[in-house]
Amino acid sequence: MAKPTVYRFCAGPWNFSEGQDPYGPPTRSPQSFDWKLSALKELGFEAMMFHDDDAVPDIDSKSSAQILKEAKELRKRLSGEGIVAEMVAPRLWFAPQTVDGAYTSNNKKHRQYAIDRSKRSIDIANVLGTDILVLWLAREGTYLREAKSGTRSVEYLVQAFDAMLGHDPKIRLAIEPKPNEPADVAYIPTIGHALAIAQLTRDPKRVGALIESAHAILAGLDPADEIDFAMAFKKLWSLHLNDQNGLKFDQDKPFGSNNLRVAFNQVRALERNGYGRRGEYVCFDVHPFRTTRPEHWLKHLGNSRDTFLRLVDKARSFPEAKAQALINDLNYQDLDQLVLNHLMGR
Ligand code: GLO
Ligand code: MG
Repeated sequence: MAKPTVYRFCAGPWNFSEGQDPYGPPTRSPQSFDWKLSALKELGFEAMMFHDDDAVPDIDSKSSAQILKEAKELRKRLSGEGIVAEMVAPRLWFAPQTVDGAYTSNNKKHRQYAIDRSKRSIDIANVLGTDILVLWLAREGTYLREAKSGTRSVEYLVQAFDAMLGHDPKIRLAIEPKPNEPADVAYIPTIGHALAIAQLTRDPKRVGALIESAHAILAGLDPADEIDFAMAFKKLWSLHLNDQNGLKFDQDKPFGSNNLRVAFNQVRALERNGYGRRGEYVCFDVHPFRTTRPEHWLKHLGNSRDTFLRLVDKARSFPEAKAQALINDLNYQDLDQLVLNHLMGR
């Protein structure tokens, strides 16, 4: 039998957010990058995720040489702290050029901007020592369906992915699907869409996925099924665990906060597929509640990790033989109760 996985944890600088939402300003004073880095260490997390401009602030105003120089300085700082860069993601939803989408913008120059910026992100990933470029396709969709052609948008996405794959023979693209927000309707809403579009690229084996629990729930899916599906293709390269209370704005709640059973099934899916055995990290894309006081600033991350590890114990101690006997007997009524009793501690 394979040894149990020892999970390693990761978060991004944006996961130490200050409490702002579309209806109100921050509720905690902004902190420096160094504060966030030491917070991550204090938590005992081993890796950090980076947007390109988390790694190199004001990236659009800098030359390639300057970007590489700053990325190298960051790498030194990270290795001084013993923290690894898990991935880099081009932030393609802030710039004026991405107002109507990045790779799928109707404007040719803006599409080129998105591709060029993605190539710079790959260069940063190289310097930081990660081969994963995460693509959260925030605005690749429409606010109004008549505004774009869906087929042409697929072609644009493939062209952009091909340009990235051609830029670096080692880079792997991990698409992070989300069905909506900020777009009304996104072009790559689920893992199925991500893995299907991978097949149209010049190197399908280097195009995989990142699953975020909340995004799957927003698509009306069970995140555990999304995990199983991606892992059946050996294409789950990163993970954003969190929670979400139904079909509303993206909440990024602590893992397990809303539905412990759905969280348990995600952990079971990770365990049965050996997630983490090929160096993958467990990342929490969670935010503190807006009401959180500064002295409790790290709780949402620590709590998510604690819940995750307790659910790992629950997955490993699940009475599999009893469950199998009930499955064989089609006694799903008692199987249901077996799961509930196990989660409730008896
Ligand atoms: C938002 C996404 C976002 C991405 C991050 C990495 O809904 O989850 O947080 O994960 O920007 O690209
Ligand atoms: Mg995410």
